[in-house]
Amino acid sequence: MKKFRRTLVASLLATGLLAAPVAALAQDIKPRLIRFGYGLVEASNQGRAVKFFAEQVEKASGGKMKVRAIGAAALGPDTQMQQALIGGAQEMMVGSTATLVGITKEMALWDTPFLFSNTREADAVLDGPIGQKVMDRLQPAGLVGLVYWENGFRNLTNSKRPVQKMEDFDGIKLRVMQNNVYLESFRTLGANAVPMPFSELFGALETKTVDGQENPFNTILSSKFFEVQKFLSVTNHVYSPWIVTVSKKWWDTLSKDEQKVLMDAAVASRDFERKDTREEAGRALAELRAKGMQINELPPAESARMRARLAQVNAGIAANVGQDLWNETQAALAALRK
Ligand code: KDG
Repeated sequence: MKKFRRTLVASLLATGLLAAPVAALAQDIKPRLIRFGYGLVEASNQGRAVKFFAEQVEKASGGKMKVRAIGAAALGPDTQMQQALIGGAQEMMVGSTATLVGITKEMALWDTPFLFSNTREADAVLDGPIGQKVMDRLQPAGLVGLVYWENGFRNLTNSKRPVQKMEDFDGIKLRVMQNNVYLESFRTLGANAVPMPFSELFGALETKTVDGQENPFNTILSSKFFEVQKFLSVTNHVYSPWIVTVSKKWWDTLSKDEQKVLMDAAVASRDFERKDTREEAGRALAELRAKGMQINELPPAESARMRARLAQVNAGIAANVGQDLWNETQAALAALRK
């Protein structure tokens, strides 16, 4: 059928009965399909931002590029999607920078406990030269980083007790992301840290395979952790970025115009996602309390003890990501705090 259609178009062109531009329209213009995987549910800050990105791409490309948003880890956990992008079996994803450290060790910089004190610092460093430098380190591994989105400041939930002081971590079986800094950090605080993909977390909390986890308020809400977690302790122990990545194998087949469509949509989606996430986070604590969670804030003195204890992991991070990158980051933060 396609061959017949092409022959017909060619003969109509030859007779001048069909002008070239119209013929171009008559040709099969199959939209370029982009599979964009993510791990949270559709009704989450992550899902809303992927939907926004998809709308931006379709609009800017005049329908020539279509993004299929595939959520709830239907394409597998972050690490599996990362490999699918590297192999060219999937085009795009968004996930945690923390799960990328096995591919690009410099991503561990963003795991540093208490690195950012607020979102102003996070945006400035992530969207500036340091964030770009770390993102560029993905390319030799077969990934192209487009932008950072906001997962947010991470807080602790568990089913055993309120964590009011560092000693309360003792004996808590705590799920952490598959990342050595998180593992070492929570072991240093006295918890029994268990690395686990996000996609397995709700079930593990429900069956008490683990007692607790740590994530931003948004995720605690959208993943309904309040159904299986009684206690929420506000620690804000680390700012967690997400990163939108593209398969380099696929990216390199795109025209410059197509790459620009994706980059422009990614920047617009970053600004949308951060605004949406911050608005939701502002409401989330009240909503979680209304859902029955018992919420406590760590007293400043206890937060300071936690920060001092976690400083032990910083030397290892600096050695891992490179002392120059570490020093550059600390200098950038000092300048922002002047
Ligand atoms: O796909 C899930 C990831 O987006 C991950 O970042 C969620 O923060 C997360 C976690 O705790 O695994």
